[in-house]
Amino acid sequence: MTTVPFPHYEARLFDGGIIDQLHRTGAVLIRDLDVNDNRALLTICQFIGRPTQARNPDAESRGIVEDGFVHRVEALLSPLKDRHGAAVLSTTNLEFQLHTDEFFADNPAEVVLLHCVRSAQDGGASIFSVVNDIVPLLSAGAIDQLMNSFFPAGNSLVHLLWRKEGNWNARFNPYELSYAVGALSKDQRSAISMFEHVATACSFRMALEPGDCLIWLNHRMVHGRESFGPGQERLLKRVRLHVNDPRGMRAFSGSGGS
Ligand SMILES: O=C(O)CCC(=O)C(=O)O
Ligand SMILES: [Fe+2]
Repeated sequence: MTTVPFPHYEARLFDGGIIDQLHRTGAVLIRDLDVNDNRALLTICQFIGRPTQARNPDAESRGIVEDGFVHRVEALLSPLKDRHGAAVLSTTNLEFQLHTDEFFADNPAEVVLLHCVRSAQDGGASIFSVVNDIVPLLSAGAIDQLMNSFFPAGNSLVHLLWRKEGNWNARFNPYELSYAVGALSKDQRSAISMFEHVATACSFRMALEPGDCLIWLNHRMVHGRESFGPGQERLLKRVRLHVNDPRGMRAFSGSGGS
C-alpha cells in the first residue's frame, strides 16, 4: 500500500503515520486499498479515530450504512430527503458543490475518508479546494466577516473561518447557508459568495480510481463532486471521524491562535 502525491502535496510511503501526514499536508491518498469489503478501510479508521455519529438502525437496515458507520455514497432510485425536504446529494447523481462535511453538527468531523469502490465512466470526479489557497484571495472585509461574525449552523452560531497552528480552516456549506440566508447581513452574504467564488477558482479535480482512498482534514479543504450520468454504478464508501490519538488530538484541536 503506498500513498501518492495528492495535488499540491508531497509523496510519502504509507508507514502508519497518517495522523502526522494529515496534520502536515492536510490530506493523504492511499492507492489500491482493498475494495472487496470494508476491512481495510475499517482498519485505517480505527487507527485514526472514532465515528462522529450515533448508529442509525434505519439507514443500516436499508443498507445505506455498513458496519455501523461506513456510508455508501451512490445514486439511489429513491434518494433520501434531508430535514428540509431536499434530496441528500450523496444519494443522487447530482453535482455536489464545495462544502465541508457535517456543517450543521455541534461537533463536526475533523477527518473525512472517501474510498472509491467503483468510479463513474461519465463525470463524478471529486473537486477540492485548499483553504490556505483560498484565503489570500479574499478581501479583508470578507475575511473579517467569515472570522468574526456569527453564522447559523444547526443549533449553533459559528464562525466560518479560523486559523489553527499556521493553517486556515473553514466551515462551509452553501446549501445549509442558503436556508439561513434571511438571517444573514448583506456583508455576510457577500463574504459567503466571495468565498464560494474564490474556492471554485482555486479548485482542482481528482478522478478517483477504484481502490483510491482519500483521507483529509475536513476543515482544511472544501470538497465537492461533479454530477455523473444517471444509472452509473459509481460507489464510494464514506467515513467521518473524530480523532482519538492523543497526538492527533493536539494536532487537530490545538489552542490555535497562530
Ligand atoms: O460523492 C462524492 O464524491 C462526495 C460526497 C460528499 O461530499 C458527501 O457525501 O458529503
Ligand atoms: Fe461531503
